[in-house]
Amino acid sequence: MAAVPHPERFGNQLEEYSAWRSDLVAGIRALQEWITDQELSDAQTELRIQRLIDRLHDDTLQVAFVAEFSRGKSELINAMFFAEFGQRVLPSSAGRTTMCPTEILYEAGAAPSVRLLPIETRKQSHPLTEWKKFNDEWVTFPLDVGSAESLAGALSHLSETMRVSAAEATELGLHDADDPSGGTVVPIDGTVEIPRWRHAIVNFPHPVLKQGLVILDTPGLNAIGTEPELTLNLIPNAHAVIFILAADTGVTKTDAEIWRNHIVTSGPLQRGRLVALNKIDGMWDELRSPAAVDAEIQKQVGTCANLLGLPEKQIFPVSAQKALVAKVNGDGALLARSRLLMLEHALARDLIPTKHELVGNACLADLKDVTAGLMAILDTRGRNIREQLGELSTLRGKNESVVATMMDKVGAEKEQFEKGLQRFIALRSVFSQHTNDLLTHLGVETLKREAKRSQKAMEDAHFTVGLRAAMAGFFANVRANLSAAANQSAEIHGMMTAMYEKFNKEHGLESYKPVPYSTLKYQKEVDRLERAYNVHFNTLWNMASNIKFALMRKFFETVATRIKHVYEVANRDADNWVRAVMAPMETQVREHHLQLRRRLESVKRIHNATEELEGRMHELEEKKKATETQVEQLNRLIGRIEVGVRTQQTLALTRDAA
Ligand SMILES: Nc1nc2c(ncn2[C@@H]2O[C@H](COP(=O)(O)OP(=O)(O)O)[C@@H](O)[C@H]2O)c(=O)[nH]1
Ligand SMILES: [Mg+2]
Repeated sequence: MAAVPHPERFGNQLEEYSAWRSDLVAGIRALQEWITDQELSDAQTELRIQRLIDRLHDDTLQVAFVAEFSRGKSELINAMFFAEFGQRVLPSSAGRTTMCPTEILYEAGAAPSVRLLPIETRKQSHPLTEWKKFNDEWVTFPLDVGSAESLAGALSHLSETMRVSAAEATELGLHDADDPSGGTVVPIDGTVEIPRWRHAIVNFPHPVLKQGLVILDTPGLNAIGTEPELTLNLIPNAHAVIFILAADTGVTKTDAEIWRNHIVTSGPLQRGRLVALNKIDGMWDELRSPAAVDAEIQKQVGTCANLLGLPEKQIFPVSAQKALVAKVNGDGALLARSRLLMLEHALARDLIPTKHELVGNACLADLKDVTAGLMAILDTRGRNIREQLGELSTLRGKNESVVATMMDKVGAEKEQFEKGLQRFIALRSVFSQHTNDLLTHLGVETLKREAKRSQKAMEDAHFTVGLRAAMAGFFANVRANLSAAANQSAEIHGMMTAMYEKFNKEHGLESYKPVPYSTLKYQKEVDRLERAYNVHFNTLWNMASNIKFALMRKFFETVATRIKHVYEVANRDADNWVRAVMAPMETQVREHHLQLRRRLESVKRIHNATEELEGRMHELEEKKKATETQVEQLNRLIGRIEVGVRTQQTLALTRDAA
């Protein structure tokens, strides 16, 4: 490996990704402007395009560092991302330092700060996501990024603890009197040491964070197990999780527990899940040859791989500490020896192509859907013009009676279409009935009722069977709602498809196949939550009874909040979907009606004065050209976006293969 100081491969690739995303936004913006310029826009299209842009702006890459305490998580974060500060940014020392889960991110527009949520908030039932909405519940310390001491000072709050009575610690769900060995802390004089803060958010104006990287530093097993938000949401939903072992401790019982319960909760290791074997510098030995040392490290890797059930190549031996020193001092040889770049590279390789694919494909799918409606309008318009031109050219040199017949024909066509409109209006009212039903199935009110009922059932149950039944009932209800929504949307889809076909056949409107609404991704998220809940249910059930009910309640609340979020997203998506399904039909009907009126008018005018004919034909020729140009421009704008997405995906894939 080349001995280059600060190569920051991960940073470079992230920068590339972020540039790609800006490009994508620029392409969509150009399309947006063009649509407005051409007066093709309607409120629905505008809203959807704006949402697409907003979503790209908010796109983040979440990387979680998960391990038992003292494995070197904080040091690894320092070495990977913050070496240019020339010192440790996150506190890292022997013993427990990071006491609370810490998100490090960049919030544009807000001053750099450390925000801390007091641990006492655990006494209330609200899950962490709810607390995040209330700024004034957090204690905020400003961050002076320019000064190393001030930075270290503000971040040292992350390590704060306090002593409370054992009873209070139990109430907070942090101490299990019947099982002192399992607790984070051992009581001395009846008091227990607990973390002062429940969660921290560090807003830090750092280049990689500005590009959308969010780093999650976690404390050890105890804190992970007692904060449901970590277990059920932050860790499983992170785009990458780095699990850290230390060479001096090997795979301990608690390491294995974290691995099993928090990293590989379902099936084999997913993409974006990496294992680092840290502190290999402890095995460096000047008295032995480098080859002998390497063999020793490889042996250790082999043991870990075996215990975790992984291929050896998925474990990255590193020395976070030496890597940090090497980057700070610009020591290329030491950096190579620390092997950090291999981990950084693997992270980029795992994370970035997947992100490209996910974001790019989702974006293209949405865009296609929005522009298909526009295309249909332009097509209808173009065809109407061509028809009119054809009609008018047959009138050339014809006498008045031919023109009169033509007028009758167009008049009859308009009348027939207006009858069709009655049907359309009737359809609209059935449609809105179905739509209401659909949105009710996915309504948060429905869910709240279910959650209350299940909560009550859980409180009344004192045996595993009862608790399990209450929980299973809750998930079954949620699933039933989702499947009712799926059926309802299938009905709407069928109805609209039939209507589009009918209008196509009877009035020559452009045929348009609405995309179906799928509840699959919500079903999957609900399944995932149920699986996660079941895994933790067993762990919690084995705890002593005075703490387990409190923790189970917390877990349930977090599950219910997550599912509420799923409902909210599903509801919003459904709402967008019904609008998107109806909008092209409405626009086409309006457009077609307008064209029929115009046709009738122009034939009338020609009937009154034959010299109108050439002028009208000329006008139509111009319109025809304009519409053709619009189709061409729209295709070019979409093409540009598409090429941008695909090129980068190919690049990412080739890099992946290399
Ligand atoms: N020898 C050695 N010690 C390390 C390395 N990384 C971290 N440490 C030490 O391990 C201790 C715990 O590190 P820290 O980053 O606080 O661990 P965390 O609790 O997992 O965040 C500290 O004393 C670090 O200096 C390493 O690569 N080599
Ligand atoms: Mg730490």
